[in-house]
Amino acid sequence: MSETKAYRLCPLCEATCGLEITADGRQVNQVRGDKEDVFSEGYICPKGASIAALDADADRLNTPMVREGKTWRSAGWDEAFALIDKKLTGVISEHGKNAVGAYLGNPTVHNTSLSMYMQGFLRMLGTQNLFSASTVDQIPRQLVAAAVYGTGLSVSVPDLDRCQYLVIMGGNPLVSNGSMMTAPNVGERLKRIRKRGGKIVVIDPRVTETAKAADEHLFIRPGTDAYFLFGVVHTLFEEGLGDPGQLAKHIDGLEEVRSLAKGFSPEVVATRCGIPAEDIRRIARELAAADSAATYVRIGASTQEFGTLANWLPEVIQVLTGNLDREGGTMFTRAAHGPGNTKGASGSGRGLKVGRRTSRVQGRPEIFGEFPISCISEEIETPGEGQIRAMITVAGNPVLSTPNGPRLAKALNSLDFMVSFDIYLNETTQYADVILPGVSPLERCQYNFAFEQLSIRNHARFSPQMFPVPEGQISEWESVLRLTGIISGMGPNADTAVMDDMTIQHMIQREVQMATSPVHGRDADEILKALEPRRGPERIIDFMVRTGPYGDGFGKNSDGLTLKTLEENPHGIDLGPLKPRIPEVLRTPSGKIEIAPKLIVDDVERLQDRLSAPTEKMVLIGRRHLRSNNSWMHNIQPLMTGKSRCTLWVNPEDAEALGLSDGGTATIRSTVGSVTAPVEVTSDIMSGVVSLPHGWGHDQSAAQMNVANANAGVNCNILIDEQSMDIPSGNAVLCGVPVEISPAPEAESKEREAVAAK
Ligand SMILES: Nc1nc2c(c(=O)[nH]1)N[C@H]1C(S)=C(S)[C@@H](COP(=O)(O)OP(=O)(O)OC[C@H]3O[C@@H](n4cnc5c(=O)[nH]c(N)nc54)[C@H](O)[C@@H]3O)O[C@H]1N2
Ligand SMILES: Nc1nc2c(c(=O)[nH]1)N[C@H]1C(S)=C(S)[C@@H](COP(=O)(O)OP(=O)(O)OC[C@H]3O[C@@H](n4cnc5c(=O)[nH]c(N)nc54)[C@H](O)[C@@H]3O)O[C@H]1N2
Ligand code: SF4
Ligand SMILES: [Mo]
Repeated sequence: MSETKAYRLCPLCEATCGLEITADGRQVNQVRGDKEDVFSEGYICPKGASIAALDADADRLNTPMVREGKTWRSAGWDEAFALIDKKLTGVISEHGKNAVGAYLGNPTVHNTSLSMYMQGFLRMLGTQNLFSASTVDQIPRQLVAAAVYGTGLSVSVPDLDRCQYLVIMGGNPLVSNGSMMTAPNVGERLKRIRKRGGKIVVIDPRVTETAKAADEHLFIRPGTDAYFLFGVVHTLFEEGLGDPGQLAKHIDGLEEVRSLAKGFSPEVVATRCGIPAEDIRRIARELAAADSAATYVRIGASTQEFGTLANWLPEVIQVLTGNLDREGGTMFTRAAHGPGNTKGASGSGRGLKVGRRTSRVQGRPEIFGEFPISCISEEIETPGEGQIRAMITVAGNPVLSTPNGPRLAKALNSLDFMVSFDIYLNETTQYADVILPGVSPLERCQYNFAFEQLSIRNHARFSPQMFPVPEGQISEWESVLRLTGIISGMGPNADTAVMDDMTIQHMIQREVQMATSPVHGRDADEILKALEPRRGPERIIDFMVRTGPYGDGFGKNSDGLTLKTLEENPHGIDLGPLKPRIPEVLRTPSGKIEIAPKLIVDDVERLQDRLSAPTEKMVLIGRRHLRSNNSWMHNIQPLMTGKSRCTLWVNPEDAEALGLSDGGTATIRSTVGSVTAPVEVTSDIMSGVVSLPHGWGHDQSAAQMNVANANAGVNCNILIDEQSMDIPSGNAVLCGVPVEISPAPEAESKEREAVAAK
């Protein structure tokens, strides 16, 4: 067979690298970084390179799976949907829509086909019991973006390619490849900051890979970033270093922040965060003096006790030092598909609304339509009206990925019915009654709706499906439409072509009615015809790009972008460096940067109250590894070589005090559970802190993941109390969890015996 070459966007992480893939028929021969990609510069990491192994993984499901008691069997699609129709319709008609809960996992965002059609499904389902991985991750960041600037994706991203002073807190982009900041080849981009005379400061309880590539590293006590950041803000005010410059006329609430910062002088917060006052003052001065500066906070600063405040204060610093919306500071991307902050009247909008509903058991407010994942088990366990009796999980593995997984596993096991969209039978999907498999990432198209809007450069990239959907399988968007048909009362065999037409018609209708749209007042049928002969995700992407800020507006701007232009440019289209967007980008009700939103500043009192809290003796944090991706890539053999990665990192001083030795085994106990893990002694972790990675614990017998099962590791989320949340956002607290550690004598001696016997 002849060799074919395709270019496509890697769907595995937020860096969205361009890949060059060569294949012989259906067989992938080689995966390389696409050197001509306009954004990723040929970069590729080991995960991207192993996409061929994922594509070929024999454990990846290719037919629906139906559970009968403890055994599983393959089923046809019609049978699977007939069963879902019977069971799900039964639960809804007997108990109402809220009796069906849904959980969306991380890969949903990376899967264009799934995410696009899921929105319509969830609207139709109308349940209030919606959860996602966002509340073990970035909800605080999005809450701040929405409260301060008006929409959940109005995230200010570091203008990395022009930045001269970068503070990184709670992120390790050299390993994670960046998050809420799409910056492929981030290692090189960071190097260039230093090459051009800039400076990088990393503040982290670990000397991370990124810290090792930075100019300066400071240890911080987990969970205390808000104290450090307030110390910086205090200094900027006190020393008269703040100067918002041209932004001043667009800001509302800065005086309130000044008075809130009064109680957080560096001298007051130093003991709590573990960073000396003189360093806090110096960093404030350096931030103010730099030609341009960005303070970037990520997951370590989000999944903590004061996640919202720790994500808000960097915005204050950006505003106060005049580095917001400025070259080299933090800026707002303008993505081609027309995200919320390019739609509607420019410069103001509805802003953030939260708490339109509250969760049944704890009364937690919804944010962006979802409840904290920490509330999911109680909503399944607690009887009464609105109790969750059926669950739909979508590309998620919450049994491993969310706090107190064992409680959730038990709750899932008690459901009347569960459906999972997934590619594996794993720790979570083992509780499903039906698993609907997805296709290989090479069998679907890719356009990154979220990550295009979080990119450090404006661009537009699309990759078409590389291989056809295999005989006997169906695309995920079609599966979702069939499920939508079921909950709309159309039965298990709804015509997905008709439903797809309805989906796009609905979008066109809305757009032609929008006064600010380029197609305002146009005939909806004419627009629909112009999209011919496309169907499915491609038709929707074409529509969104054409009505987006660079689009052809269906004839209004003949040079503008269409999906065809993107297809003709397989390495992507560069739309230039980020440009200032204030005030146009704002969608707040006041039309201002609302720098002191009530929802957020109300939490400062809690921060104040905890200022003198006693320091925990030992706390737990997590870590990521370049060859891992949360819980689900441990079945890819080429990524699993080398020594075990699920180890407990302990500082040498602590190891000595606790009687632990490198290569030994420790028992880690928290208020909710205990696990045993091998010990690695390293001075890369601060004293008083231990680290255990997440996503492990593949020792569940029902799961069908041979490689992962053989490299099980332990689930760190067994140790994490799901009741512990950041108050304003409901985000789970995963960092800074109090633990007790002791040597595990029995296990250790067993291990030694095993080694001796070999
Ligand atoms: N302690 C601790 N816990 C954490 C974190 C932490 O730092 N510490 N990090 C948190 C973060 S940031 C996140 S995002 C969450 C992730 O939490 P989840 O999203 O719940 O978990 P993942 O491990 O990403 O599992 C993804 C699931 O999607 C499936 N999948 C992969 N690709 C596809 C596809 O194309 N289609 C379908 N249908 N399924 C697919 C996989 O088989 C797997 O079951 O974990 C969180 N958990
Ligand atoms: N290789 C790989 N890449 C990934 C993933 C993966 O699992 N593996 N997951 C993807 C996902 S879903 C996400 S959300 C992103 C996350 O991307 P990042 O945010 O870059 O995630 P981490 O690498 O976990 O870095 C978090 C850092 O926070 C530090 N930390 C912990 N607690 C605190 C604290 O209280 N304060 C401060 N200042 N720091 C703290 C940790 O030591 C760690 O260095 O990565 C994505 N990319
Ligand atoms: S960095 Fe992320 S997007 Fe790039 S190749 Fe690796 S996994 Fe794929
Ligand atoms: Mo994440």
